[in-house]
Amino acid sequence: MEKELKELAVLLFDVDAVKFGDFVTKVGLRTPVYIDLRVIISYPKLLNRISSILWKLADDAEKIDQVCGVPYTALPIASLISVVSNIPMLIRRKEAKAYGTKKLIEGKFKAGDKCVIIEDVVTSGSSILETVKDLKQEGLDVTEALVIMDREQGGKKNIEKSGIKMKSLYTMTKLMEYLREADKVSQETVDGVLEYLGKCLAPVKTLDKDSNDRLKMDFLSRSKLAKNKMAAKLLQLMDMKETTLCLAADLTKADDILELADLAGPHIAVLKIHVDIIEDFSKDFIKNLKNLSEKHKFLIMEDRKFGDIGNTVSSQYSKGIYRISEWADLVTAHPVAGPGILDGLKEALKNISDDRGVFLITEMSSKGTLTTGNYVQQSLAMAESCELVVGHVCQSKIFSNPELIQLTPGVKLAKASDDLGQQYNTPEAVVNSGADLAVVGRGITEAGDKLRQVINYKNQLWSAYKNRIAQ
Ligand code: S5P
Repeated sequence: MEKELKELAVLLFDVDAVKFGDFVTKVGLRTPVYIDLRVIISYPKLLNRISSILWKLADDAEKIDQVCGVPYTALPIASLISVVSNIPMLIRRKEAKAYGTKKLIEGKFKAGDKCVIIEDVVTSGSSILETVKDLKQEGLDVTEALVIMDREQGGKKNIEKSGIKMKSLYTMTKLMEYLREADKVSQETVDGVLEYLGKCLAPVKTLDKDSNDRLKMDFLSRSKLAKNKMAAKLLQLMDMKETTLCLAADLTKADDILELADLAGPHIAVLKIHVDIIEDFSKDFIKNLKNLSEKHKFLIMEDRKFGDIGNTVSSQYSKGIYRISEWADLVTAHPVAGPGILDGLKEALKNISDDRGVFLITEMSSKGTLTTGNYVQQSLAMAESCELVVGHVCQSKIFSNPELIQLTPGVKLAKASDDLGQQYNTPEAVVNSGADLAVVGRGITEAGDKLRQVINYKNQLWSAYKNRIAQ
């Protein structure tokens, strides 16, 4: 490998990909050496050799699902690696498109795919870190970056601090050594470059895992980031009451719901109902429920699972006998109809001054659910472009945006299922799978001593959350 690297160093010099003189970098720093790998697209054989030797640096190449080139210089290199090794490629846009799907990442992938980053030159490492952030946001597993040139100005350290392993074909010191050996540069040039590197470290940047990854952050810090006021309120409330329990009061008599709400109220963050299963619904029920929510400081969620076109949804939310928009702090909606559904919900809130939030049903808990693959990705993208969305109803850590909340149903003390497709996981398992709020229904409503179970779930969920953020 070293022989090949020496030869390639000379070729790069010969095609002017490495230049010496007095240059000003894009961040305004003066530098005696400038690396411009854009030129290699004009030399296909060189491009091919560089790409193939770069790929040799990859750990466990057969386990890699995706390669992602950092625009623009590394894109042809990543393309070549992708084609030759038959591994799909992703492109991270510098900015999301203003039209269409608003995707930041182009290419097909699924959450959990192992992705390697390809980059030409690393100075501070910020381009790689920004790319990693967006890829992780989409649920990709990024652990390694392959780089042609490490300028040795602090980038490697910055990248590794964020948990990404960085491997490079050349460090600036090695490159200078090879070029000197081939008599392409004078010792004076080498000394000048090395002296410059010693003095000129790029500003320290990190991915700042703790302030970007919701799973490691506490609710209070996240509440300060949340743009949606209802999301901020919910995060604060969970922090203050030390509970992440969302009680699914799936009962059919109004008084039974009210009685349960009064009993569980002090220990829950959200009371979730299905208003359309209540046999004796009345305006008084809503009034009483609102009073209890104020008394015990919990939020009310109507699990309506809206799923129609915007116009219909708008009426379903604000009209009919339930007038949901007038009293439900939170509602759920399927993203199936596309962004119009959120526009419809927003439309219905025109005359409502209270804060409101929507959870998108991004992944369901039931056996054989169709909420998989691209559907999930599109739902994640929809949430990012609408401030009404406070989070996702989902089963796994498919997003890391700390402003959004993961609501996970299908929770019982013992892993089990019911006869109608519901699948359960334990409180600890769902929190470790990313749940911020956990929905418990029959685990509580069918218990003999309901209050005891409420407290039991609350405590187990809270300690799992505390453990998660402590890691
Ligand atoms: O995927 C889902 C989404 C939801 S909102 N799976 C679910 O079970 N739910 C709701 O969570 C469901 O409608 C019910 O109200 C609650 C789970 O109740 P349990 O009795 O099975 O705990």
